[in-house]
Amino acid sequence: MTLAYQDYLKMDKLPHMWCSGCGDGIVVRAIAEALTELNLEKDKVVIATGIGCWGKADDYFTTHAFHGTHGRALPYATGIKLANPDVHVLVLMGDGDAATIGGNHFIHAARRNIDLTAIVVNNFNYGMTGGQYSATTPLAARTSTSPKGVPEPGFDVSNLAEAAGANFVARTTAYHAVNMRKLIVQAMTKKGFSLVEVLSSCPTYFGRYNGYSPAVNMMKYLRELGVPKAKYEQLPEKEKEEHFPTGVLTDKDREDFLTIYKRLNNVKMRGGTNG
Ligand SMILES: Cc1ncc(C[n+]2csc(CCOP(=O)(O)OP(=O)(O)O)c2C)c(N)n1
Repeated sequence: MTLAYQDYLKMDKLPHMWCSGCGDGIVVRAIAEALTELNLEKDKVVIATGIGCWGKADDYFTTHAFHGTHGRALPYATGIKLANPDVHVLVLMGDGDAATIGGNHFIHAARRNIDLTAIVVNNFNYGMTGGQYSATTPLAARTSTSPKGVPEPGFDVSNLAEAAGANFVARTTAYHAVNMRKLIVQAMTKKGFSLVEVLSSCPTYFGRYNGYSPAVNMMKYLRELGVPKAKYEQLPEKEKEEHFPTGVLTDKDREDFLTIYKRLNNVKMRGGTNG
């Protein structure tokens, strides 16, 4: 029996805790719709999170969940997947969780190519703790800890995962909700480390400091910020710096960690998408 997207959600917990205009709720719905499309049983899905606004997302799902410490969602998720190869593990992280405090875990999970799907909601700042700048805050953007503009360029989360060895990397924005669901489905059906980076809105902090108020202006900013990859490649260099390519950015079939582990150790492991 196919479950409706609402079956994967704790509907009695709605409305959610996030600020109005925040992109997190849009991503929650896209994940629930993706689970419906993939027709997954609730107990075959584990959601692992760290700490942050987006790190609270596991509160809204009826699947299994593991809520850990800031920056450590991927190590927990790795353990969960290795112990239970037959479950789908979704790892929900903010840009702080994934690329700032958790940056080292992030690149190594991609290098290992462990069979997980990471969904990084990149709102360009530390939303939960008051809008401080993170490793993805764009150069010169204003935050509560960079009132005159951050003097460092931001990490490109997708590039980082791709360079480290991820099998599947895709990027979208909170404005492009339908596209987001499709990319999550693709990522979850891909063996190996897959990433969907969602450029998202934080009107309360990032938007307010950077001229995207009211909240709808932050959404309009995202609509312009993400440019489909083929079109992005035609842009002049200056415009490339001000936009992000979206869609599927990397899609390859490098062997995942468990497959290699089994071969090297000549072991049979129970279940799993690894055969
Ligand atoms: C070891 C540790 N350092 C710092 C914190 C404080 N802290 C909690 S959430 C957070 C930032 C969250 O930002 P991000 O991951 O980008 O998620 P968002 O809240 O923007 O969704 C920080 C610094 C913590 N909980 N633990």
